[in-house]
Amino acid sequence: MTKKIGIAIAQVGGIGKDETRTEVVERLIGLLEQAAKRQAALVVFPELTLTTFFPRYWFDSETEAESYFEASMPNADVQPLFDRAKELGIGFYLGYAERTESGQRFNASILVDRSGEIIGKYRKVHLPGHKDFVENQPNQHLEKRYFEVGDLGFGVFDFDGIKIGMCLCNDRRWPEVYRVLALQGADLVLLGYNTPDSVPGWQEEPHAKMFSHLLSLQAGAYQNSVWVAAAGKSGFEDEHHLIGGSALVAPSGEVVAKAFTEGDEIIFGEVDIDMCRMYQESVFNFAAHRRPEEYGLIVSRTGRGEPLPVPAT
Ligand code: ING
Repeated sequence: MTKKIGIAIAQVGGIGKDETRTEVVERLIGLLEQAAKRQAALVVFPELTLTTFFPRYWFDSETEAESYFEASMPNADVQPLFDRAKELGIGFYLGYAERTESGQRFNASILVDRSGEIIGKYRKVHLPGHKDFVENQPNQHLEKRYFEVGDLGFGVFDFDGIKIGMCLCNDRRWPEVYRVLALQGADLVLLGYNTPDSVPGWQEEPHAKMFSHLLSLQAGAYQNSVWVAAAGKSGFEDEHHLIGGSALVAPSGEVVAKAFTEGDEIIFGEVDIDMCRMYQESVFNFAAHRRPEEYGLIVSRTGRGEPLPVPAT
């Protein structure tokens, strides 16, 4: 029996530094309503969807940094989103800055089912950027300063009988992420992202930034026979630009839906999970074709090193 699910990807245009969570949540509910009109079962929101992309700023005061984090999830600010989603019977993926009771800080995402329950959580593992202030830059990229490395691994969760994995932004550039999720049976990977034009140390031309973003999604989808749904926080946040390009990618690696604008925009796709099976049972039949005994370096070595000795023939 074909398993299909309507996926809405909610690209969110820039969120200003002074925009309140109430104002942001109203925008997210507007996108949720649009998704409901398309009979979506699930909406994907971006990474750090409740505030501006604050890792671009250096804060001298801890208090100001703290103001960007959620001390609980849900909370009074986001409850209206949870309530409306439940009324509409729509699940969602939401990225946000998490502060735990013990004071740990993570770049996190949750998966909420159609009855409004949180059924999955993820904390970002690949933190890009830097920890200390970098001089002479139009903006910082201080994820290594504001967040700890995620400690929940890469989880796969059951949503309406579909195995869904989550990741966040820079994670999408690392092939290991999709592979670990696919090895757990994921058929659909959801991710949110904020990709600034300027990241200290990363200078690419605009077209190349969009190319590497889409390439990462398409490679991850094709090489692991999964659908990938990516929602960007896009456009201008104050004077800082983030790329758009929210997209839905099929297990064939083809982009089947892509955002046209850099603003609030819903893109929609009818995801046919059975499409994964053809690839999973042929070219990427992991059990039949993978040779983990030859892949040891992928886990044992972190950075680039010397060639391994090749057995004499
Ligand atoms: N943003 C960027 C991303 O991976 C980045 C950071 C881009 C780092 C390009 C290096 C090169 O899309 C987040 N939030 O990870």
